[in-house]
Amino acid sequence: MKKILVTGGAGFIGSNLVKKICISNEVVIIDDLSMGRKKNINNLPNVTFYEKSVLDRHFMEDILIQENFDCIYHLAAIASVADSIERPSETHEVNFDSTLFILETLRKMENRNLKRLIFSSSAAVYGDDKELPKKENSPIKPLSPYAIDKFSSEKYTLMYNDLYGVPTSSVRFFNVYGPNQNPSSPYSGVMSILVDRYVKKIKNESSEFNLFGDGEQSRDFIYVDDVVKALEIIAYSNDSKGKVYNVGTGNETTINDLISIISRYLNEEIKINKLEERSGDIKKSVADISNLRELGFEVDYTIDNGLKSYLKFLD
Ligand code: UD2
Repeated sequence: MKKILVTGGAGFIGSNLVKKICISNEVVIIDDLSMGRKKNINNLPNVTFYEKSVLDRHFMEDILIQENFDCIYHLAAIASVADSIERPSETHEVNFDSTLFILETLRKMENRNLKRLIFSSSAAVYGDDKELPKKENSPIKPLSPYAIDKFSSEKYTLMYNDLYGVPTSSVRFFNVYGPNQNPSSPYSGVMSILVDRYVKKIKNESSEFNLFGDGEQSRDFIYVDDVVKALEIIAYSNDSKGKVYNVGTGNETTINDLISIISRYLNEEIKINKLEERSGDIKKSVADISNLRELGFEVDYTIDNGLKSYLKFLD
């Protein structure tokens, strides 16, 4: 059994990761429940939960030194681009300062057990650059404080590997979907919002979906179980040390396609309100995942299978 820390472990990706790794590891979760939810992690075995902020330096330093983790997944973040534009300084503290503090604490630790720290970055770092698919060495054009913080954090994370021997990797998530993603925030992922509207329609509740633009914009949607698999492969591979990886599927799907797939699968239609394109929206996004594939990763979920699995979970 290994000791693993998951910051943001009650959140969407974190809780799905913990559910898998807690079967054979001892897991500590740190989450202030600002975005995560306690019910996401209820009744999981081998889990210790601390309702704490990653900005609580005394707490973070103590737990990192005392527990001397084998592996750390740093997923805690204010995962909203819009929020970062409204509150750049506060989001910077969570999305950047917390990373540097963890890295510094690890650097100074003697007899460190750590085999790998993984930092969760985002496809947001590529901005609206037109080169497709996005390779890890494609141009970086951050368009928000969120994207700058993610890029700086991922770079520092890798630099601590190269300069100080703290073993690290970074990942750039594309559009992740699946159970435990909260559809109620206006900044939630389009998949969780869409599925929520269909579920409402089935319950005869108000179910209109606001479509920004013509629906022909595309994204690389990856099911959260595939993300969890990618994280574990990266954490346990020697070749991934000191490197950054795209975490996507390599396939793009338009929002119009998503709507027809869900409609067909549920045999339901919802009302679509066509609105102006969202300002700053990217037209197309898809990952090149050859580097991840080289570590042995294969995508398990097509968009059809992933959606079926997600919808079954909601039954
Ligand atoms: C994702 C991330 C964002 C940032 C960005 C970087 C999420 C939720 N957002 O934004 O944090 O990392 O990638 O590129 O993962 N849409 C609608 N109706 C809705 C919601 C969305 O039409 O109610 C459209 C939206 O205008 C966009 C597409 O659906 O064209 C996808 O939107 P999104 O917010 O799920 O994801 P994205 O890629 O814009």
